[in-house]
Amino acid sequence: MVETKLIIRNVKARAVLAPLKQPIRTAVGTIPSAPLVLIDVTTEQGEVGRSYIFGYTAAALIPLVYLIDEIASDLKGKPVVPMERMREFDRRFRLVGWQGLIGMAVAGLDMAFWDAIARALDQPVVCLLGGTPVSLPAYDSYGIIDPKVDEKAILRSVDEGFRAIKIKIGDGDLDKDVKTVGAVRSMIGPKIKLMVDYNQSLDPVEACRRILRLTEFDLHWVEEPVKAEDLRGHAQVRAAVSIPIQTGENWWFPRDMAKAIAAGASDLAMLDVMKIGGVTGWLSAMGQAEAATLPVSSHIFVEASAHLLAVTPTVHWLEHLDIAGAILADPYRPVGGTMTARGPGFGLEWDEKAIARLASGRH
Ligand code: SMN
Ligand code: MG
Repeated sequence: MVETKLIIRNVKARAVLAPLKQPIRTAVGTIPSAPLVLIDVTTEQGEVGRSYIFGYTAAALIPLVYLIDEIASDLKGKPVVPMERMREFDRRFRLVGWQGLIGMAVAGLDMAFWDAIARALDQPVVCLLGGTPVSLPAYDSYGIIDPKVDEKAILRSVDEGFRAIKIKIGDGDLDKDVKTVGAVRSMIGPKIKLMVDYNQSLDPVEACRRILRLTEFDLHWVEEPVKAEDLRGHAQVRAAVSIPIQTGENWWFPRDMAKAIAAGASDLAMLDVMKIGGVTGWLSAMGQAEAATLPVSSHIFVEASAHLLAVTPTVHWLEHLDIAGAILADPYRPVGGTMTARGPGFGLEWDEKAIARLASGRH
C-alpha cells in the first residue's frame, strides 16, 4: 500500500501587501491592498505545501507571521495528516477559540497541508478530495461603485461571459442604494443576475425597509444586511423579505455555521475557506450545507474555492474577486464567466520577483 507519509520539516510565513486592481470599497470601510501571509510548509520528503491567508488589515500581518512561527515550532517532525493536526489544534486552542488570528493561522496551515499531500501525488487538491476540475459559474464581484464611472467595467464583465454581478451598497441612504441598483440593473438587463452586499452595515429594521424597497430589481441575493454575529437579526430580515439572504463569509469554523443554521439566519451559505477552517473546515461545512439544503458560494480565495466548490454537493457561485494575483506566477483567470481548478495542489506558484519588489517597497 503506497502511503505518502509526509513529515513537516519547517514552516515559512511571509507578509506581503499585494496590490489590488481596485481597492475593496465596502459600506464599512475600504481595503486598499491585500494584506496577505504566504505560507510554505516544507516536508522531509522535499515536498512544499503552499497557501496564503488574508489578514483584512495590514496591522494583522506581523502578528500573523509571529503566530504561525510559534504554532509551527510545535509541528516539526509531525506527519502532514490534516485531520489529526486539526484535532490537535482544536484541543490546543479550545480556550481561546477560533475567531481572529488563531483561526486564520490554523486555516492557512491546514490549506498548506492539503496542498502538500496533493503535490506529493502530483494531483490537484480537487482530485485528492474525490472530485474533478469542473468549470464553475462565477460572478464578478465589485465594491461600492459609481454607475457612471464603472459602467464600462461592468459591461466588460458581461461581455467576458459573467452571468452574474455583485456590487456593494449601504454607504449612503436608501435613495442612493435605489439609484445605484437601478442603474446597474438597467445597464446589465434582466437576464444577468445581480447580487448586493451590505457588509453588515444596517440594523434589522432598516435592512427590512431597504430590501423591501429593492424588491423591484429582482436581486439574486442580499448579503450580510446586518452584523455577521447577529443571527437573530439575519433571521428577522430573512422572514420579512422575499429576496434570498446570503451570509457566512464571517462564520469562524464549522461550529459557527452550525449556530447560523440553527438560528435560521440565511437562505444561502457563503464559505470563506480561511474563516471556515481551511480545507478541513470546508469539508465539514459543506456537509452541514447539504443537510440544511443551503446552496454554497465561496468568498474571495478564488484558487482554493475552485477546488472546494467542485466537490461541494450544493455548489452555487464562485466569487471572482482576485486578491492574490499580483504575487502569483500564474494567476487564475476566469474563462467565459467560469473558473476551473488546476494543480498540482491548489495550483499556486509564488512570483518571487514580485514578492521581493513589494517587500522592498519598490513597485
Ligand atoms: C468582502 C469583504 C472583505 C474583503 C473582501 C470581500 C465582501 C465580499 O464582503 O463578499 O466580497
Ligand atoms: Mg460579502
